[in-house]
Amino acid sequence: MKKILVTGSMGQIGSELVSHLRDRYGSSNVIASGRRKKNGSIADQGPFELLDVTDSEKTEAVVRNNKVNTIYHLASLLSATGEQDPQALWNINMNGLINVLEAARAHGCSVFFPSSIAVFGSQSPKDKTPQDTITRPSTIYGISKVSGELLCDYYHLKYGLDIRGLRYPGIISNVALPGGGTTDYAVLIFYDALKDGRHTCFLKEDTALDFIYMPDALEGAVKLMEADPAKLRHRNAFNITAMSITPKQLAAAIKEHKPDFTIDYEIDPVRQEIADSWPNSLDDSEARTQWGWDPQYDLKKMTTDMLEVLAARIN
Ligand code: AKB
Repeated sequence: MKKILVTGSMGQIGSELVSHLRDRYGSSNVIASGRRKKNGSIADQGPFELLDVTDSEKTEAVVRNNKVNTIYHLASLLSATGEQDPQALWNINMNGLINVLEAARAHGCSVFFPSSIAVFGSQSPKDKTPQDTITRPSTIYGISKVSGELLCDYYHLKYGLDIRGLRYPGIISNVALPGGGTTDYAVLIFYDALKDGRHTCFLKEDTALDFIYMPDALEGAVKLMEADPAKLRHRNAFNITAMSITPKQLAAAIKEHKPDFTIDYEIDPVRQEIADSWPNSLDDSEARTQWGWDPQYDLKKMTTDMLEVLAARIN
């Protein structure tokens, strides 16, 4: 039987992954955790532990006391926040990861580690960026994700731990807001479209980046964790994507539903520089062939769903 711990569960992915896992494996088998507890969240709907992953003893104790055998390790700072405080990012992303890997080693847990398109940098091929290519990022977030990928591979090779992971592109979702990322505009634009009919974007109109919709992000993580290991040549750090889009294209897709919607641009130089260093589009063929990555949402389908779900919630 699976006993799952989700770290960083109050964040954008965690808020939805916990419910997804509880539906699949049973509520009592999925322990949500985070540095803070948000009232009225998934923390109130099943087991929850207050956990700061930079605390190695507490991390090990939570795994031991709950007889955890699988960890989805989501606790992380994102790209834009990282540039404001690189040392804090390193502490949370790297010390947090090694504490989780050590707890996994002590108790024989499988681990899911979300990496990011941020592992790529200006020397990586820009279009259809391959699975195996140059990864020399220029952000501290990207550096922590490349180091994390290597560390996960090392724990697999050295200690035989079953560690798997995805390189997430921007994730568009409608439950918890993302915080401190470069791709956040693609979520905020929907809230603004419904509330004000207009959005001021912090990236240039022609900045192409990869995105996926949250249901595909969740299904991808679970599908990879359940995949037959004999078929995985990489295990860790799989490129995945569903759409490569620009702010202008996203605004046009929203306009099809809301003709009066307008967008203007006030460029944030820090986030623009980060976005410019990332790929325009990824090649995700290895994920498709090795474990069946098969996203269900493209730009049109995701936009229709986002507007419907958010409109119902906001009203
Ligand atoms: C960010 O923008 O920092 C994240 C990511 C792409 O990893 N959403």
